[in-house]
Amino acid sequence: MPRGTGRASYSIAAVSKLTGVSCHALRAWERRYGFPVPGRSESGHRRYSPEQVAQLRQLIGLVDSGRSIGDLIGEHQAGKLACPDVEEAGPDEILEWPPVVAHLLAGEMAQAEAKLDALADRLSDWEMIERVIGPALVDIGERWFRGESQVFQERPATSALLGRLGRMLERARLANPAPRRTTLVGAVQGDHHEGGVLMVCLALELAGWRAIPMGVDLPVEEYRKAVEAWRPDALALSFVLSRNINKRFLELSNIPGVPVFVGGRSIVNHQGLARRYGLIPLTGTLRESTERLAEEVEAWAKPSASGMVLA
Ligand code: B12
Repeated sequence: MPRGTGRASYSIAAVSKLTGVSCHALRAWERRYGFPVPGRSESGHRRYSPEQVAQLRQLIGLVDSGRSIGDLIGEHQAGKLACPDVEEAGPDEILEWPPVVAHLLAGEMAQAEAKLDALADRLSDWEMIERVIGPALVDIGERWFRGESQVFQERPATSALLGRLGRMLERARLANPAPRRTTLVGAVQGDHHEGGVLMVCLALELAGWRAIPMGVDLPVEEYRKAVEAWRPDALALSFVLSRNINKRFLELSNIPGVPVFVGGRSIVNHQGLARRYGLIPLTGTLRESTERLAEEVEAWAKPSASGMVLA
């Protein structure tokens, strides 16, 4: 079994998550500029080093300040940019989330929890979501998908991380006794993925909203009834899968009186369709999506009292 260490190598999806650069752009830069050129796993998949991740983050920071990526890569290759020190410039997760995954996949649950506790002491809840739990869940899924781990490893590992998210959500809720607005969050019939739902709930609670987790695999008709009975300020649904997406969007478009937000990995390719049904697609980072959701709900200009019991 692959064991994570400080010299861990990262899959293209993990690098994309850590740097915000899409997998497509990473491959294009490699072809076009010769950077970053990853190593390869035995099965031929790209594997990036922590140094490459730190370098990419450095370059992205400079792009954000208005420079072109081509020029910056050129400068980096010419040795004109100071090399970031991985220990210093690299965030904690570069060195620390792979060991969490390795413990989980080895069935060493107590060690994994201890590692997560130590990280939680240093990192904010947002950092835990974005830099530790999110990438760890994705990495676990990918390893299983590539045949590098088995279902008996993936299942308890995922469940430990979802349990952790649930506990974080509980604490965030206690720390948010007077929420401004209320959102129902869930996944529709046929979609059993809970991770995105829990993360959206946590993000909303951290932003001072009340998020009511409706669970997963729930028929749209139940969401309609909940909206009618509780009059929330928003409905936010996670679409990991795109199965029957037309049908679900049509059903959702018939829920009156509430802005309906759709997010999750399947929405990236169905934003236009969502808009055609009057739904509001949310893509980008969780933080951006949460901010956008709040702005859109304010734009709906509903009176702040939602009529819901916010206990
Ligand atoms: C755990 C898991 C499962 C578990 C779920 C258990 C549970 N209780 O949740 C089980 C075993 C049930 C499962 C089953 C399946 N799964 Co699965 N699963 C995963 C896995 C490993 C992790 C999911 C997760 O928690 N990710 C972390 C979360 C946080 O990421 P996320 O869901 O993408 O959410 C992020 C954003 O999208 C966003 N977001 C999500 N929702 C929303 C909503 C709003 C409003 C907003 C603003 C943002 C937002 O927030 C999150 C943070 O950025 C992924 C692998 C992966 N790479 O993610 C595969 C994965 C999601 N599964 C996949 C598949 C194909 C399946 C199955 C069809 C497999 C099969 N053939 O049986 C079934 C379908 C079951 C069903 N009907 O739903 C695919 C999806 C392919 C796709 N659509 O691109 C993935 C990507 C694996 C893969 N590489 O193929 N799965």
